[in-house]
Amino acid sequence: MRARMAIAVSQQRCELREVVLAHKPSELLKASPKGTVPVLVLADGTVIDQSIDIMTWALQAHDPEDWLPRTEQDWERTHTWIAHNDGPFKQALDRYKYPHRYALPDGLSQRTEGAEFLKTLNAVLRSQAYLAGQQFGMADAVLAPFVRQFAHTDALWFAQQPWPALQTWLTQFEQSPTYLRTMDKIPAWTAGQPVRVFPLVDS
Ligand SMILES: N[C@@H](CCC(=O)N[C@@H](CS)C(=O)NCC(=O)O)C(=O)O
Repeated sequence: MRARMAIAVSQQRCELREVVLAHKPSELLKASPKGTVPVLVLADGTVIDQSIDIMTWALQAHDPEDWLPRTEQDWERTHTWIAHNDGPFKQALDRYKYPHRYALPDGLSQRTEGAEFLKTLNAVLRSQAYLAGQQFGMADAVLAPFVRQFAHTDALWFAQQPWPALQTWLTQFEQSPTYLRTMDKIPAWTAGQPVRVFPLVDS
């Protein structure tokens, strides 16, 4: 999601092959043997197989909404958010969402763990509209899809938490054109099928 959002915002266009993770095409594994998505293959054959690197590549090419952090300090701050999000928070989210996959009776202690991070985000969002500052930026695009998953695991519980700033930020994200245009369900690609172009140009 975050790589797609950055590609759309930066007005890059790419061929998009939607992958079903249970049936990874050999073309994916050939490009990137670690077998995670997203993977971007550039025209010169360079492979970028980390979503943050794809975002950075796209936004460095064109950043009309100023998503990239401006100062070194902003980069550091963004990387700190990302490290916590992609590390401990993602781990807690997976266990909260799918406790049985991890042989847990429930995901409640992981919910408590994740909630600590969300409390921190809420505190930041009380004094500024976005994690990136006064406007939506890379930090918001990176974290919001994960916060969204956490929120929707038990939407009633999330709505009951005393985090109005975070709740408003998430609702705004879910209603944003950038998010909505990356949400379109795309059928899985199989070898030999025509390739889709992303983002689709509005006719
Ligand atoms: N750090 C990587 C993580 C990528 C990742 O774990 N992607 C998941 C899907 S969102 C995946 O491909 N999992 C592989 C699998 O489930 O087999 C990134 O941000 O690109």
